[in-house]
Amino acid sequence: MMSPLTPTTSLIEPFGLEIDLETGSMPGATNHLVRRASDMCGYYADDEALDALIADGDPLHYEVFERPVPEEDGHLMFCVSVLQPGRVGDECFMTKGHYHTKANTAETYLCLRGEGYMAMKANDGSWRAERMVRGRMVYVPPYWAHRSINTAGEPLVSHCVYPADAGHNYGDIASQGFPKRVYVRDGQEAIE
Ligand code: S6P
Ligand code: ZN
Repeated sequence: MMSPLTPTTSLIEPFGLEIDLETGSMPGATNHLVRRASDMCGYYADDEALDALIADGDPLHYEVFERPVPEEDGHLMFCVSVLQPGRVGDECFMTKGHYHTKANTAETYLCLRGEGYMAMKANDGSWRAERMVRGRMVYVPPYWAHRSINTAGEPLVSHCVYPADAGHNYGDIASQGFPKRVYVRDGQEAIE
């Protein structure tokens, strides 16, 4: 009989790396994903406001920093996500949002800086928004799509961990969106 210690997934060397818990900076990251306003077409309620933003310098929207591991069952991917502050019209900057391709995989988010929400949506139309604030962790259960939303005037920085073979399914959210959006008008949050 095969021993439970016989590897069925890539065997790699252990490693450690620093994460600045104030800023989220992870100097050991080797993957850097960048999304600008022009990568967000179709995601916000006000297309014209997004076009104006793109024409006005196409500002940085969010970045993801990773020190990748094999995308295989058994490994855990971890990253730091940095979502800039800003509005498209009155709507708060947000990430695209996705289900995991392997939908029965969860994810944890630990907020290191800033304020906002983790919006989550299930396939039956259920919707939740968990507050993100420094020191608060959000558990995204299997089958829930997730999107970060920045309601503050500084970057929303979180550390995420999820099964390395989870994958990202953007298509369903790109076509259906989330049931609610987050706005700030005259300094007041509105979720509608
Ligand atoms: C990955 C995890 C995060 C997001 C990141 C950007 O499963 O949820 O690393 O990739 O916050 O969001 P999005 O929706 O553009 O991938
Ligand atoms: Zn995810």
